[in-house]
Amino acid sequence: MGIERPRESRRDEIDAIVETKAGGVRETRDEADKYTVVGAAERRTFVNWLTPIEEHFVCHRNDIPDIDRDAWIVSLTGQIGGDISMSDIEDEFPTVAVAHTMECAGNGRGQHRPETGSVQWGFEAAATAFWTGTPISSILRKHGVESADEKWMTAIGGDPADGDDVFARSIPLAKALEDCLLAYEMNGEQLPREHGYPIRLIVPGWYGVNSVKWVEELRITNSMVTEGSLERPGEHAFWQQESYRIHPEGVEPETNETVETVDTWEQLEGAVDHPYTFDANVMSVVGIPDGKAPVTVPADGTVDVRGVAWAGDDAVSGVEISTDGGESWDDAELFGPDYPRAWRLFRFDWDAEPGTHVVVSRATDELGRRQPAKISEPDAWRDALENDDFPWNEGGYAANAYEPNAVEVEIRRADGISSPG
Ligand SMILES: Nc1nc2c(c(=O)[nH]1)N[C@H]1C(S)=C(S)[C@@H](COP(=O)(O)O)O[C@H]1N2
Ligand SMILES: [Mo]
Repeated sequence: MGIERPRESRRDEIDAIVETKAGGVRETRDEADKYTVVGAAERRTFVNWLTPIEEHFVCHRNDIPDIDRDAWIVSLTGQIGGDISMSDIEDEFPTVAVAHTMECAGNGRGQHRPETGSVQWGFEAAATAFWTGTPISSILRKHGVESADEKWMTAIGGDPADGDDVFARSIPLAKALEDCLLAYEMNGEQLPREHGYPIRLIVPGWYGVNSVKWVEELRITNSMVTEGSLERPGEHAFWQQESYRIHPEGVEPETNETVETVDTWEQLEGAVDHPYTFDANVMSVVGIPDGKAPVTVPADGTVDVRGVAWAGDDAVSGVEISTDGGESWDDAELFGPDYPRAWRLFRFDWDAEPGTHVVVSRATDELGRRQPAKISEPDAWRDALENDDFPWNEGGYAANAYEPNAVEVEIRRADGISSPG
């Protein structure tokens, strides 16, 4: 299992990333000092549909590997075989560009009370980019994979393991064939090193952990990765079977070779004992007003409330806005680009009175699943869902409660008068 001392190179790596990203991101507190984590520096990131690379969060555990792009090989293993080079990937297959809203499964972990340790993300670990690359289906079909047949695809990162844990994540082969890609460009630019250069997996609509960076092996098998199932040294199952599982305090999730249900919310509702973090739960964030300064409105004008909402594999069906901390709600309007597995923009004309108000958004997906209000007490576990709560869980994963993301806004009239709020 992972070593318990802080990784010394981490500090320098974070500083270098913040510098490259010119202040668009800032460091997030990591209790254990193990992860390289930076998230959107400003709430205003959540006003734009396309997230500039500079504002896109970064999250990984190990050092960024040293890369010689021309020597980089992706090995195809398990029930297929072969090696593909970067020029094979870029030149021998069709090229696609896919919009994907990536959210770290730990986004919202910092809102768990009591705290759960590890990286204390608020809502800053979410972003939408265009990823350009080669469809997994094109590569696998050329290597004889005809159909998904309940199989799994495991992607393995070439990052040097912190301790012995190989960074290996498995997704159903059906998902891999449906819409996943090996990406070498982000927003039309060469993939930055911290985002997985020279090549990474993109799993559209699923939590970030599934989108393995610095991919060096794609493995097709009947089962997801379990301990000892890879043909390489080290511990194999930590990232799939132990970490990134949703479970109550003090529980060790059991290893599964396969699960029938991958939808994270359905797993939470009871389909899987200790859910895996696969597709992202319905979520939204207000981008403006950002609460940083009082908003001055003309006497008969309105305040522009805008933000983003997403729901993993599912479409967002609506967003509601409350300007009184969740007492009453109005419908916002969805607008702008509408790509599957990428967030939607929303806006609301707020007829605001002078004073201090708590503004919050809540989204509903096409299956009628709405963001819960808050994160439960630690012992509630699945009962939380019946109270419109999100279940507090030991790893702090997949939280999508809306109350913790509220923003306090002070409204002034154009004459500068702000009544006590
Ligand atoms: N090889 C490798 N891939 C990885 C990780 C990692 O530690 N190693 N971190 C994952 C996690 S937890 C997240 S949230 C996403 C973040 O991708 P980004 O840094 O490009 O935003 O990368 C994923 N891919
Ligand atoms: Mo993550």
